[in-house]
Amino acid sequence: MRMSRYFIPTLKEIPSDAQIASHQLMLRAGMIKQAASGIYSWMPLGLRVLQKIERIVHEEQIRAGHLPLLMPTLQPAGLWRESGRYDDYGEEMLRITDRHNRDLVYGPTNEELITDIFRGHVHSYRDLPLTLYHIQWKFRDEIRPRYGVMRGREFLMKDGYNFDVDKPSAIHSYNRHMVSYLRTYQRMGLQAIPMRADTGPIGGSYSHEFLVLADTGESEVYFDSAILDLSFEGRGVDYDSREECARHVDEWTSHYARTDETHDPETFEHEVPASQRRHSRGIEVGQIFYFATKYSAPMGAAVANAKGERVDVHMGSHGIGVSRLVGAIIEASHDDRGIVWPPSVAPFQAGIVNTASGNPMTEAACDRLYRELATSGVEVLYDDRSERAGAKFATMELIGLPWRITVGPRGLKSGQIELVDRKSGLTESFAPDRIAGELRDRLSASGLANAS
Ligand code: P5A
Repeated sequence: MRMSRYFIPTLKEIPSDAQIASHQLMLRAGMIKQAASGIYSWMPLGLRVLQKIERIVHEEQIRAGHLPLLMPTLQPAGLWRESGRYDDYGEEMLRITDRHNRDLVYGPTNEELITDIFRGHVHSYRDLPLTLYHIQWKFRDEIRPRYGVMRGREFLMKDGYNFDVDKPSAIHSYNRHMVSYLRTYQRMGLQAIPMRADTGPIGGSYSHEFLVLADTGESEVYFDSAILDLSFEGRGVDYDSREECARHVDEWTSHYARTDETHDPETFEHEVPASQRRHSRGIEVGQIFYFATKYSAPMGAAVANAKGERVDVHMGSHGIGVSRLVGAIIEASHDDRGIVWPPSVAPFQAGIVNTASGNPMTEAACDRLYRELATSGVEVLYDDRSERAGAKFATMELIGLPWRITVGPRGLKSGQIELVDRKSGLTESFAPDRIAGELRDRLSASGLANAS
């Protein structure tokens, strides 16, 4: 992409209500624009990141055996009356009346709608287990939308729903979700800690939230630092194996980790050695629930079991804050010059900066490099604008692409082009005919790019 043809509506003046780094950086980098309180348009650069996150979520869900579908944003209110949540959900739910005087809601979550799909079509235990999910916009009329996309009113969520014949099968679904979520966050460069949680308006008896540590997080968290040593790096998972999934979950939940809602100071002190006790803040990037027959019983979602008896299905629901993750990743990865994208979610892998616009030699070198990278499948943003070099560097640092290639007249004369690592600042110089290959080697080392 050539910057001269791209649309990055950067902001110089940051609105005073943007209090945290991720909100300020997303506005400054032209990733989002507020349409109304807690409601945002996603500009091209922001959308690229959002879509990268969506893709990772899809890949990990499909790997776990979960099936994508797409439900609408608007739902008939009648389903919510059946479950009993129409009144319970309160003022956070946006209620709409259509021209025929029919009541609709803009979905804050989809337990009712998915249960309605299920009960219409599935009647036997032979069709189970079944887990369906989608990535769709939600609306919650939050009393205090804030921190940009972190606590929006309209926000993108991945929400999945499992249907199982009995509790042990539903717990396996719960465990599969926990493992797939931990892998998902890890692929985005985040360490998310599962913490025992309250269930709130979703309900049920068993729930974990996934928290990313950040000073600006809205939740207070208490945990054993030993959990920070756990990782799925380089480990495969057999999602069909109940034992294996349960083992992973035991490993991740055996250390004390709670939010202030479930924190118990006595247990914390008793279970965790003083040197490993941590108290900090975190951002909730997901939550999983097992709620047994809370929706299936009132809504009549039952199947025949192996003995031919009709049993209400056991369900759970599982959510990832897809749009919130964009903010959470920035909170976890930025410096005083701008965003530092983990390569897996970066909007482009590399930026090319011509330090001397109008110079035929540097322009020709940049054009050649841009074409070579773009045709070999590297996502590259070429700053071909006639700006000063300093302004171009500042933009590249602000938008945080993992690699910057700097082409200047002095370097070219001595046969050198610079490759700069955004994260470490390390700068290396290579001959013009080697630079594309060197970049591709680094991208394939981080598991990315079409390195051929
Ligand atoms: C699980 C999926 C649910 O709604 N029903 C379907 C269950 N869970 S939840 O915890 O309420 O939400 C799931 C995740 O969505 C993100 N989230 C938000 N993101 C941005 N702005 C908001 N206002 C907002 N509310 C929830 C969180 O990451 C949450 O974990």
